[in-house]
Amino acid sequence: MISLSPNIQNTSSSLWSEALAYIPGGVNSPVRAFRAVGGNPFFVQSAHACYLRTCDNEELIDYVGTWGPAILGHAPEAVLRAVVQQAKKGLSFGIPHPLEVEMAKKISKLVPSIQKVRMVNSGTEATMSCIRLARGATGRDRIIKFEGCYHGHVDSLLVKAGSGSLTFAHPDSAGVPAALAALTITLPFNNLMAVEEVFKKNGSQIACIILEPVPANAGLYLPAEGFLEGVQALCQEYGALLIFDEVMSGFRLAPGGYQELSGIHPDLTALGKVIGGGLPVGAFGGKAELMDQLSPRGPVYQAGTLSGNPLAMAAGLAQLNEMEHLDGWNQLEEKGMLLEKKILSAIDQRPLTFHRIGSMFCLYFREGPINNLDDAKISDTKKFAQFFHGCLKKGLYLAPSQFEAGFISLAHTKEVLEKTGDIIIETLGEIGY
Ligand code: HOZ
Repeated sequence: MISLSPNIQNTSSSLWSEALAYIPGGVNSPVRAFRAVGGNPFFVQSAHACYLRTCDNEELIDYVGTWGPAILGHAPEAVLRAVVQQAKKGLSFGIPHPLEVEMAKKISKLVPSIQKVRMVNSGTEATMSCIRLARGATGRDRIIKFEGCYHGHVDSLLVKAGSGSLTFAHPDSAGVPAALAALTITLPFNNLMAVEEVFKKNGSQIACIILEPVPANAGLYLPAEGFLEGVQALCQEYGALLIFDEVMSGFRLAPGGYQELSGIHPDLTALGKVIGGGLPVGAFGGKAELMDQLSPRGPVYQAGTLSGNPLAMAAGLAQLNEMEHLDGWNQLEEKGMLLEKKILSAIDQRPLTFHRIGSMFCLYFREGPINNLDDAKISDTKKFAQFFHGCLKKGLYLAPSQFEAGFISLAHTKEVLEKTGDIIIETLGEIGY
């Protein structure tokens, strides 16, 4: 039996010393290291509903939600039941099984642009596979991405990237061959003229544009009116494919992601997070004709031993079914509105900007407007760090970087959201706002 009760050997600080000795930087993903806010990360022994329990036996209200997947809250009954039931039948088959078909049908029913979908194990795999498919299908090598958008740690996409690579000032990673990075053109988000210029000069060489329709890896900002429509029209004019990275927005902003809300249907979509229900999952899909260019039908190779893993399929399906059953997306919108109202009334006239769409949000420490990476970068990250620690001391856990979004789940009750607003207001007061 594993004991969950904390003891002196298993406090966050003792675990951190050991982690530093055996894991690079002490973490398995850089943003967890608290480098952007100072101090050391806490360790978690369990998570339930909207709470984390640390190894120091403290309870925290969690707005990271394992970086998005915990849309129902942590360890929801329906998902646990499905995972346990499936585990008893086998953990991995490496050969087709019924849940893969059920998941593929579900995704193509919910996401407007997807007729066929392939499962992978992470968002990184999903975007990497989209890029390869786009290059294979068009016979072109160059791609366009936007500054501050983060699409996982894919070589071609770690160029002026957001999230941890932005937080730690490595938007262009060491180890990415210069010749490969040279094929990636980066442009400012929300600047349609810049996209047009690139197409005019290099239109016949561009395989695709990849973007987060709602960029959420440099904080959170929204597409300007007409921007995504304009990008799509240019792609169509020049024969390039449009890829939406809906790893975070997919199944969160609406059952069919931001493409359902906006009515803009990309050629390919990268997905992840919510369809894994907390287990490691990604997926990518699009029109049947395009997806059929993948091996074994087509010449574009893509594979994965654990892809479509039965436990992950069971968890994701249970999570999506529960969201549908509970009318989860409308509930999330109401919760988001409640938090927004409270925060907006408190930050009025102060040099702060609050952005929210559905259950995703970000508080920037600068006045608006914020429409792209350059705008986001001017945020006062020192103030953010003070704010982060002030909230944490009061039991509120926000993402440990200005350049990440917050996630509300169905488990965040009205009372918890009110309390969150109070803590935020009190902390802002303490740090001089
Ligand atoms: N912003 C990242 C996900 N889109 C955070 C997760 C990570 O890098 O570990």
